[in-house]
Amino acid sequence: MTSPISTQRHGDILIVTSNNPPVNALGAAVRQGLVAAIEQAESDERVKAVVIACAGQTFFAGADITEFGKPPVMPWLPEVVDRIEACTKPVVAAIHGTALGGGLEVALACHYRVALPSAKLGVPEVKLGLLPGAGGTQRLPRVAGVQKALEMVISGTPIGAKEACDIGLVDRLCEGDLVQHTVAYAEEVRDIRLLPKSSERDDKLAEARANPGLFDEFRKANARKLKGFEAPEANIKAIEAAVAKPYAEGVKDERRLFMELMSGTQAKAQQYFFFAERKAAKIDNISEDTRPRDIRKVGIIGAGTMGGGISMNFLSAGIPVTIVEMAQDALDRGTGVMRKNYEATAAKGRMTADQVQGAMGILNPTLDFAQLADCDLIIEAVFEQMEIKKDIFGRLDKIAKPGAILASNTSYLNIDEIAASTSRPQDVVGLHFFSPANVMKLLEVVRGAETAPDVLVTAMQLAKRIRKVAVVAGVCHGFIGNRMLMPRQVEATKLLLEGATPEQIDRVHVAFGMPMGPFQMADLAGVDIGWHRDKNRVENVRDALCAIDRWGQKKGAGFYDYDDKRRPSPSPIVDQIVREFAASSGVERRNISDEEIVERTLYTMVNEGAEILEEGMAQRASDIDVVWVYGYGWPVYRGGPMFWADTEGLLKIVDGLKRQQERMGSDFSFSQLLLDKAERRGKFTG
Ligand code: T1G
Repeated sequence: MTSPISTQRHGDILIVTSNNPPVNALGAAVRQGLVAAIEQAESDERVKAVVIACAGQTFFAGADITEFGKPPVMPWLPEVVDRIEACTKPVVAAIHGTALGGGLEVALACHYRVALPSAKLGVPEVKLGLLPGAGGTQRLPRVAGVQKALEMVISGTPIGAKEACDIGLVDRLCEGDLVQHTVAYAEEVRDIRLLPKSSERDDKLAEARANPGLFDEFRKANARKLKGFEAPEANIKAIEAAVAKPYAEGVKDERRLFMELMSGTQAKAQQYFFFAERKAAKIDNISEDTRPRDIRKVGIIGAGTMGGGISMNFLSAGIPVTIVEMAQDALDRGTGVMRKNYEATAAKGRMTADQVQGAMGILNPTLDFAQLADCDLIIEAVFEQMEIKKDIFGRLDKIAKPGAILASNTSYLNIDEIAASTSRPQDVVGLHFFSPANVMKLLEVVRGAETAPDVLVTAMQLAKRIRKVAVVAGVCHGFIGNRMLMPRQVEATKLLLEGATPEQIDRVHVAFGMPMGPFQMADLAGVDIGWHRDKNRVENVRDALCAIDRWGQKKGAGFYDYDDKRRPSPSPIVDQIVREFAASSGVERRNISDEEIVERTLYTMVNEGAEILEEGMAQRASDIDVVWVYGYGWPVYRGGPMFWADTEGLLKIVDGLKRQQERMGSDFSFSQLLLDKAERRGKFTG
């Protein structure tokens, strides 16, 4: 096996190059090659300085995550970075692409860093449930300052090379031939023998020592965002150690904290999810060479909340949109909301005024349906009613150009039935966006029985272009996410009648790590979604609330009462309605335990996920987890419903459901796949 590390002497500079596609991950062979190259540089007296560079798309993008959980192969990364820093000759990093995690740690161990302006530098370990475990928590604060280091390790978001240069993380920016410029830089420093070692710097730590409240202020400022996660606190502790102790001591704290995280469930869940997200992009049984269709212009039918939000995704990606409405005031309202959303983003500094103008400038609002004729993709986002959708697809069939992809944003309805209202079912697909569509990352791509392979490939590729994570779903009621929402809603509503309160049920879900519980979600989305709109027809609690205009936050009242700042409080009216329904339904109220709520609302979701797998409505269990993390905010440190079920143990899930089976009655039936796997002590995710 040839080493991914090669060396080439250029005058008196040794150029060390890593060629380990796709991202120059710091796998064992790379680590071994780096140490060998440093030793070669030291033993060759013709060599006066060293450049470390990477071929391909990026500088080292981190440790090789595929090695995690396997027996470690020496040398491990902490040893490699310390060896680089200990080199007696100057070592200069040539950074392009994304120097991430261990990659930035290698760069920090170098004595100098040169970067292209387009390069990014970051420590995303926290997204994997970890912390920079190769000296990063000790060197980064010494070079970039404690506050910036804290922000970087907690967010996991990389910073640009320009900012890195401004704060001293990069010594020089260069345009053009990076290696050539870095060799020139190495020539300039070749005779320096008192080399700048990041681990020995103290000036920026002294600033932090003068501000002892810095760490607790940082914790307080980020408490909400970090709730439930273990890795962020460990990252903060490691940086506290960097401030309090010399490098040799602080790095021991880092190692201990790293090993604690690595051995925990959260890190396993987040590393699982890293690959789950990438696996979702792969479509089973479609040939690799299926070519996507060209999407240059998109048509959106409906300028409501969804139509507007969906349009923004394409406009922000620079794809022109023709948006069609039935009436001018609805069209004006829709485009007005889009502009307002963009301006709010610009006000937060996340967009420039020119970008807002640019996005709105490629929007063509019209009342003329025929203007969709030259669109390559047309997405219908109108009222959730099959007859309306069939009518629209029938009309589209007559005006859309041949080869145009016709998509519905339906969140429940049957795509095959919609496709049958056209003469081109092979061009029809479901593109189910999640509200708010310009924010939520998830896109369910619903594969009809006749959807052509290239339509699917186009949809998955387009998802990446508009920064969405796409998951292929089969045609069933609610596809993947909303279908699993149903047993949760059914059991949550029954639990209300049986004695639980909305606050209790929501509290259990929020304590579990969900951003909100079922009733908070209903009030936010609208209690009236899917309601039959007949105030005289009151068949359940939801009907009763809708009949008295308790449609949720938008009406100041739903399952909760809301004050003028939309702060929720338990509602005596709702309590009364629930009690009356319980009495009239002959339901005996009792105390409900939190465990029962978990078993009847979360375990039933797992059961539904197993049914979805059994029916082939999802390609793999990890796709279900991607849907729930990106579509509903399932805590990523639990991996997703199916990964979580595996960590709970499927036998425990089955036992819990058996305990509740009688109470759930005919609303529940066991997935055979779940029973079989539990029987065999099997798993869904690996
Ligand atoms: N290890 C192994 N494989 C990786 C990888 C990694 N670090 N990063 C990416 N891949 C694979 C990925 O699975 C995919 O494989 C292919 O590369 C392209 O990835 C000790 C402990 C670099 C911004 O967290 O953020 O260092 O699907 O589709 O969109 O302190 O990959 O093709 O088979 O994402 O161009 C820290 C993770 C590790 C960076 C490129 N580093 N990677 O994005 O391509 S922990 C990270 C990314 C660590 C040390 C600690 C992105 C990218 P396949 P891709 P991309």
